[in-house]
Amino acid sequence: MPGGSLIERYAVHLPVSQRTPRLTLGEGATPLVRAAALERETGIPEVWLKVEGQNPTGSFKDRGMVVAVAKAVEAGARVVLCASTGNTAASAAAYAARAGLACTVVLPAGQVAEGKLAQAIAHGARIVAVRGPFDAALSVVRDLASAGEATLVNSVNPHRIEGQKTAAFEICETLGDAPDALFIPVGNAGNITAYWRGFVEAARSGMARQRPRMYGYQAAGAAPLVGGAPVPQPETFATAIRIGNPASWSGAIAARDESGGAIDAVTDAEIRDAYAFAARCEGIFCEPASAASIAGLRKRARGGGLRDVRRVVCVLTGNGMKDPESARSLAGPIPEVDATIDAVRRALA
Ligand code: AN7
Repeated sequence: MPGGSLIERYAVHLPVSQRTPRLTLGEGATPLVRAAALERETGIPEVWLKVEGQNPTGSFKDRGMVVAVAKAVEAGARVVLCASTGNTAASAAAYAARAGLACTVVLPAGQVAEGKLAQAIAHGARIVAVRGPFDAALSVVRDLASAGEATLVNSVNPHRIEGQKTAAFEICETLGDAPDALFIPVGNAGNITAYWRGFVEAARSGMARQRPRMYGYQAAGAAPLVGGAPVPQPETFATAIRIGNPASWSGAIAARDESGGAIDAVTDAEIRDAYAFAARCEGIFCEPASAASIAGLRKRARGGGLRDVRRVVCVLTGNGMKDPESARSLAGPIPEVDATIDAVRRALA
């Protein structure tokens, strides 16, 4: 089995044929890491972190993007198009470059982390920023795509969801079964939809005996699925999930209800605290939005809602290095001193 290519590894579970190009940047097969500090804090016997920031462009988006772009090439497309809070843009730009396609990305102005923007620029995407939240950008690209201008590679493209469900397969393979519960950040809700599909298919095909309860977490200032109505002006420090009207709304609700789970909100303070905790106590640097899953686990464990649970997985969707400004805000100014042992000792004291 070729290890580096997600399409090869999971071909029988994906909408691909012999004619689909075997596009790859080495996506998938990400680490599942045991989280001892979270186990101590929550009292849950097994807590695992699925470190999706180890994908080629630093987020889970690569799993779906490799399938969406390969299918676009197969269909004869020349240009791919997406709206993005940043990670979809970085992934689309990289896979388009790899496949020899042009890429256009539409971003919410002023709300994309520096590293993600740098990636889209480096990979040669054409970039436009629009005034308004992600939802406004998505609405524009949907119109452009229906006007026939390009192939849309947001998660409304079904190939994205198909590719992303492979993360659930990997978790079942590594643990020998699905966990009792899965914790996952929710923005546009494509990923929770994809994981649930993956776990359902894993149970059906004998890869797993059980299906997990699905616990999705939105940021409190951008929690339409919790409030039950779109949020016109979403606000959160976790810019990746600053989304007010998720495209996969019904997929998220189905995942919640069919699995007996929940979708809840965590505050920016809770997200920030979980973000620092993962980096400082587990040694894993994820981006702020990703830490919503850990914040959710901590909140639910505190509330006593996980007493019957033995093994959980938190999905860490993106790499912390994408958002240096958020990391920088965790500490004050760095002292600058003369290059002498005394001056450095004094600065450390
Ligand atoms: C790190 O890149 O929507 O619920 O345009 O970047 O499937 O949307 C990113 C979303 C979680 C939420 N964690 O996933 C985009 C975009 C990170 C993310 C999510 C995103 P979905």
